[in-house]
Amino acid sequence: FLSNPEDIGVVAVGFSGGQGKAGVDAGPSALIESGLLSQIQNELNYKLHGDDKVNAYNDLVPKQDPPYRNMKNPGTVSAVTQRLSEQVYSHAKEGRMVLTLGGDHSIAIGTIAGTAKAIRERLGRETAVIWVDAHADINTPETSDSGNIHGMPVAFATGLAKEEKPEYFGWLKPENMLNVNKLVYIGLRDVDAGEKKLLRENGIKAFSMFDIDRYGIGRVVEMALAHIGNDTPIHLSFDVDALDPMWAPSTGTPVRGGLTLREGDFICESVHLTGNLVAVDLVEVNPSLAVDREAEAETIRAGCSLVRCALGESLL
Ligand code: 4U7
Ligand code: MN
Ligand code: MN
Ligand code: MN
Repeated sequence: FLSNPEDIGVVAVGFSGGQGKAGVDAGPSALIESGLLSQIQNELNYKLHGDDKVNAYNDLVPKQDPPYRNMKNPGTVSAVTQRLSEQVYSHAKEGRMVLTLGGDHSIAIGTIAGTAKAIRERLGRETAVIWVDAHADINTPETSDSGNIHGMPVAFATGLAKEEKPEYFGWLKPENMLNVNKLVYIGLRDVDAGEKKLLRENGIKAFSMFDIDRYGIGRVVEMALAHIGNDTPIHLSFDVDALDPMWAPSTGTPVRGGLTLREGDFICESVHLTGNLVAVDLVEVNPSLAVDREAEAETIRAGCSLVRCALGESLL
């Protein structure tokens, strides 16, 4: 194992500033209240570090935060992800697996920055990212139509989006960065034209829903893991909207034709089995968007299941 198999650092990020819909900041508390952390402790036998308090980061929100290069809430998202990167770094530096509960997907700017730096220092290795999502989240500020930063985290993490100003992600340094050839996507089905161009021009490996239908989830995961290479540290960033809305309706940007819950769990189980997992993000659970309590509960149950599978539930 590339992190201590029994130690886990948990960071709960109650943040919604990377997109426009209220409620995704309540994702972590919903996951925790449904028992996720006690399952991790009592059933999966991890020693938990950090606490179950949800970080709101209110002290970091600037009084005024006008758009910059077309980005909405740029100063807020930059400050929050910078702080988060330090939290994730300090866990990963100690050899703990890091679990981050979101929150919208902009927070992956911080989580990847934190793991990439810690793993470089601790193991002298580059971190690979498996990005499971309906979307590619690789818009630059200039290619984005929405201006929502949750559609841009991969561009910042890889340096495809560059910015000098420290208050607008200029705090990202080479040691925080992800190499584009260590990135692989699974589950894509709603990719913007500008994003397709970026994926093509940078030779980024992506398995869409078409590939999953063609090859089956087993071979897709095999090919994804082969692409990043043996004993490469893996950061799994899982957007719950990768799942079909049948399993995860309560999310901000649902797209039909997605993964079954079993396919999602299988990805997580397979990544766990490599022994190379160093960090997991579970993001975009928005309890308030469900049509009823059952749809809300279904989404939270799915999120918990994905996390437990990534932490090795199926091996017990
Ligand atoms: B998520 C979108 F235009 N591409 O940039 C954008 F379709 O983290 C959606 O994957 C982004 O949920 C979705 O706004 C971000 C849009
Ligand atoms: Mn998505
Ligand atoms: Mn996403
Ligand atoms: Mn979404």
